[in-house]
Amino acid sequence: MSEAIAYERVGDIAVLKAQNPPVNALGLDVRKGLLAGIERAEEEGAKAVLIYGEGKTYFAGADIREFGKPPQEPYLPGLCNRIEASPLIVVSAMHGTALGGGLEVALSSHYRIAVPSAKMGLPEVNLGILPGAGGTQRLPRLAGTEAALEMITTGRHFGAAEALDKGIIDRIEKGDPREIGLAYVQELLEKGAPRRAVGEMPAPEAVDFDAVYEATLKKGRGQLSPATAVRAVQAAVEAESFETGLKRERALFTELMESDQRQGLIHAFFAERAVSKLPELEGVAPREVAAMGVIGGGTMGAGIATAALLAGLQVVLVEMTENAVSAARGRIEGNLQGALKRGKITQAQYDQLTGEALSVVTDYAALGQVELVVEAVFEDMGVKREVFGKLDAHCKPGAVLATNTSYLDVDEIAAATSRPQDVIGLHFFSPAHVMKLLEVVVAEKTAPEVLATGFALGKRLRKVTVRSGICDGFIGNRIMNAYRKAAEYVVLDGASPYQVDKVVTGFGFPMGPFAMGDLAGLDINWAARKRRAPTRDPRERVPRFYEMLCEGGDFGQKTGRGFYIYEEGKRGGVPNPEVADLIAKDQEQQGVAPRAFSDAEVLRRYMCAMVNEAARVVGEGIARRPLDVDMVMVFGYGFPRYWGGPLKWADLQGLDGILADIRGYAAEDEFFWQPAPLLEKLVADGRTFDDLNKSG
Ligand code: T1G
Repeated sequence: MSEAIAYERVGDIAVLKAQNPPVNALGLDVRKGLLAGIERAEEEGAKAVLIYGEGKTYFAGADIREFGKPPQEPYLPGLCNRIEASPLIVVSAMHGTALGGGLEVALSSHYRIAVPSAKMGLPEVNLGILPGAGGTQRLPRLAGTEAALEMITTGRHFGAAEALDKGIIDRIEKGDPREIGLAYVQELLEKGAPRRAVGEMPAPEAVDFDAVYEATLKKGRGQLSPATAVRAVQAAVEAESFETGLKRERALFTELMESDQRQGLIHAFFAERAVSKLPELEGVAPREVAAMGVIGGGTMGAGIATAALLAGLQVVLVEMTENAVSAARGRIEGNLQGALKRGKITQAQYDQLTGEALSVVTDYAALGQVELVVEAVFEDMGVKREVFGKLDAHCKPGAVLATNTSYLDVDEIAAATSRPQDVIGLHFFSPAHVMKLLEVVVAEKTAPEVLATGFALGKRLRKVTVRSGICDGFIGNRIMNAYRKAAEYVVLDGASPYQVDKVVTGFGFPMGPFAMGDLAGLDINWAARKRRAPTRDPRERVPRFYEMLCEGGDFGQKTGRGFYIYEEGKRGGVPNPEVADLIAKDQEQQGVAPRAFSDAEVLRRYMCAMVNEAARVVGEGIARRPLDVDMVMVFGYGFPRYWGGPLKWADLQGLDGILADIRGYAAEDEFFWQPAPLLEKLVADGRTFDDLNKSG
């Protein structure tokens, strides 16, 4: 018998217990054990089989680590069919998370019971594949086509109550999965309940599959798996038999399994978990944080305060004037109203969070009891240093003092205090209660437990938390500056900003760089340019059309005009016709003869600039590994998750081709297109960024 499945007889019932921590993934040993268990139960003359999981969950799915390796028998689809075909009554008792292949095993069982807290789902599309062990054929037979399509194309988790309501499970019972499972099987045997195979149920009802397919494709911004899953569900309705439907599912599954997008999404799955595993944090305990201070109640500060409140922290926000206090409170209340409307919190929670959990004041003395403060004031070194001096005076010893700066030197900020070991950068992304990324910036003197506290806070706020070293812009903004420059250069050389934005959204980003500039406020970037101008290398090409637009008072969405014109009440903007004139003027002044760019070239330059700067950021040790960069770009900058991040994308494209293109572009601008030494080295060694991830 396999060690991953324990076999036990309780009277007429054969009990199969999965014991494959941490999540009872359906790896080879588990599959072998299930098959052997079913066969043995039949041979021994048992009347029924109970399947459940030991530890924190029923099966959480196929073993993702086996993807991309040669599959080994017994395969999951065949195993599910074998379970369903058993003449014995097979019952699954679920707790924890019954996901993917796990739920498919349950759907192949004849009856399903779950504890009230159990979560289920077919999340395969989020890994770039589709349910491949009968899930697309069996779920619609139980839940109906429409509900199954929604569940499979979103991959969302749903609770036991919803599963019961939709006919996916038969019963909910409080208790231990083994106990409730055994009692249920006993009851079924006593009343002579029949074997009940989902695969033998009638095909579900038809819907307009072409329309659903198109809508799903559009929603996925180029992601193939959800739309492909629609076709698999269609087969459940249209195939002449259950078996032909399964074959169609298998063919579509295999197609996706071989896709680059599957590789990108699996990379993202593991990278998302790997970012917070730092060797330097091993054995280091974070400091306890129950109350948090926030300095500044603008959009960013209010967002940070909202995130902290939603995570159950006490928040003290400090603003400068009474007017600013009420504006900050208004912003936080507005954010929480949104959470209330979306059903994330109840009215009672809203009252508590905006009442006793939150104080907004003008006096730094109120920060005496907080364990951590995040400063989110105006991006100016003088202002920041003044704030940190005050924090040093008012915060208790051992409090973590964090800055939310996007660009400024955290060492210099730390030097404004008498306790630089307690100072760290916590770079949130706006809106901070929504965006999933947190960059934790380690300064020269930051103590290890302060870093650990930053990561613990990130986890508590449910952020993807990535370590960054100090440089201008840290990981994300530094890379963004590079690809934004590449975008401006192609525009100076003849492409239009609208072509660039279209190409970039066509790649899968939610927005292009010029629409993004409008959204963020062009003045912010303008200020950063002015700040950098004195130290700029004379060899750097400097497009001026951006500044010309700002000089005319057009700052983007906030003024109603930027690269686009925004009409009141309308989402999105239309191209601003004056922009073309500004660009033409810039070209004339700089003696540039504009030329046409193909969409492919625009994209290639944009991506090459991104990859090159990302390689530099890794090479300089600002990011620890390529995967850290990948997660920053996916969670903070809208890089399509299905490509895994810019460096995974680069691996998939081939690093030699990217380097060759960069060298080609260097012929016209040697300064900007200097190849990153790490990229050159990887190509010379015939290695990939992912090889670096694996070597730590
Ligand atoms: N395979 C291998 N390892 C897995 C795994 C899996 N399916 N799920 C989790 N792990 C590892 C994870 O990497 C981590 O490892 C540890 O378990 C704890 O996870 C045919 C083909 C179950 C909700 O997509 O959503 O079935 O980092 O930190 O927050 O149709 O993990 O500790 O070394 O995330 O409590 C479908 C994926 C597969 C579920 C638990 N199943 N997992 O969350 O812990 S495709 C999924 C999750 C499939 C069939 C197809 C979550 C979780 P380490 P964790 P958690």
